[in-house]
Amino acid sequence: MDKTAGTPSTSARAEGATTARLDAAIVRLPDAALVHGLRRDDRGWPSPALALEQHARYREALASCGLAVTVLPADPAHPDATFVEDTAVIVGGEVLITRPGAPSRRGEVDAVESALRAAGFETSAIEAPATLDGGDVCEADGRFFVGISARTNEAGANQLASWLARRGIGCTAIDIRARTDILHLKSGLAWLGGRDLLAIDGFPMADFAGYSIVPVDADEAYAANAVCVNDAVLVASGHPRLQARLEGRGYRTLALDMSEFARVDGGLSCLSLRFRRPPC
Ligand code: CIR
Repeated sequence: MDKTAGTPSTSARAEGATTARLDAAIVRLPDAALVHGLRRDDRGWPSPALALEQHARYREALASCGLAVTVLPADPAHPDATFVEDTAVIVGGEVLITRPGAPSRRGEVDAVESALRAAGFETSAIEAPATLDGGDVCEADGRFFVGISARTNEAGANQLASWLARRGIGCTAIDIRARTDILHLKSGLAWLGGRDLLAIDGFPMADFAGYSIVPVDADEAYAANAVCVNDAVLVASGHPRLQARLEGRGYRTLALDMSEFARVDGGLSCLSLRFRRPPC
């Protein structure tokens, strides 16, 4: 893994910033077992009915951005299975199946791998004892950041970095183990396309040299887990300053109520795997 140095800048959306157009996504319906989902704090139990409703709006938002959405059935055996992003990392036409850090989540990967293979992807997998959660993997304009966290261990970050290196792609590790405010790297960091990153405070900014940072206020930190989908940015509703900041910088935003997923530490990005389908 490489390290970079320098001072990131803060600016409006880069003119002409381009990002490969996404055309598909995989999601998984939340099961009533979501009430048994892993969570770090007690913020009340999620309502399965409301979660289903919010998931439907989420799927509509993805579809409105031009994605064909594959919906996997709910999995009562895995309360956190709706958070599909944690199970795979997709780069071009290839997929690295993860080995989630939480043992209760390891069985989630099989259904997602089958769906990705059906979509035409080649897959390989993280090997024990390494662990990697997709929520710790942030692609950003041809390179990656990986969080070393309570879920992703150093071996997992190293396996990801080696897998990317074999494809000529750089990867920078960011150690978030001392942070108590975020579960995954992408709980506090999102790529907005081009060289723009959305970030909460407290990251080693030298790692983001060459990127423009859109800051997220501490009291709106949950919304840092935004998702750029083609010409729109999906953002959790109830965070008006961040939404206005993004709009002011030229982003079209779609606000979505995430209240029930937030109760079990879930955010917008974790609810889907977004990709460009490989050619047949
Ligand atoms: C968990 O703790 O694993 C789930 N309750 C939430 C996972 C959220 N995933 C993500 O941010 N990528």
